[in-house]
Amino acid sequence: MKIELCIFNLDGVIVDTAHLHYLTWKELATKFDFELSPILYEKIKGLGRIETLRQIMAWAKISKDEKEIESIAKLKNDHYVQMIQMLHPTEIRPGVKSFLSELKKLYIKTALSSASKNAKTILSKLELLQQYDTIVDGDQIEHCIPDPEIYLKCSQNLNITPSNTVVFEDSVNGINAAKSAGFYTIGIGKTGALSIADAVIPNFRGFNFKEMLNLLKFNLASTN
Ligand code: GL1
Repeated sequence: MKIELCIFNLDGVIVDTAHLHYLTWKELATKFDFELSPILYEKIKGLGRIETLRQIMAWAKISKDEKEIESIAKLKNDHYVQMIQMLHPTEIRPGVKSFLSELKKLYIKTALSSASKNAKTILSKLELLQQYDTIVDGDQIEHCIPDPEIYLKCSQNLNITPSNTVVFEDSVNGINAAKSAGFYTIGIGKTGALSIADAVIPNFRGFNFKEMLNLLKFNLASTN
């Protein structure tokens, strides 16, 4: 196993913004008289803005024309953008920065992948904008996950194949998308649904490159 690139998802991996997305979607859903439970949200976690809204509307059995969909999505985004104004570098999840520095020292490339169109704003608030070798966000992709385009763009930008790349993701949708294109995957969070990944860690606290390789080798050997 030769790992040359690590791709990091943003919301819920680098910073806890996945929760802010959930809260703002949940509030929006109440306008459709629909209760968006955390369990249901897991099914749409990581999808793009319009795709997420369409799914919530389908569950709520609401139909709107394209113009209305755009303006409802804007409402949700305006609320979310207000919430992320207060983000600060101290909110980077524990262990993320030291793992990134270790990768740099080892000449392992790093990428940031996020379906969010607010990714660059968040990275700038966290002072992480200059920390990745490439960034692919929601403005640069045509197909959102479950299509693996976002990860493939990261690896193509750096000329590294999926079989030499690890993707860190907190959503089942993201893990499935990355796996479908042949990337190694590490879930960030609780096991359970994330167990489809090659390995799962709760967060990056104390995590390092050697542990990553050992985890992947051990888990892959026991599934083969
Ligand atoms: C979009 C969705 C969010 C989330 C992110 C990806 O973000 O709205 O629910 O799935 O993509 O993490 P945004 O609205 O910021 O473009």
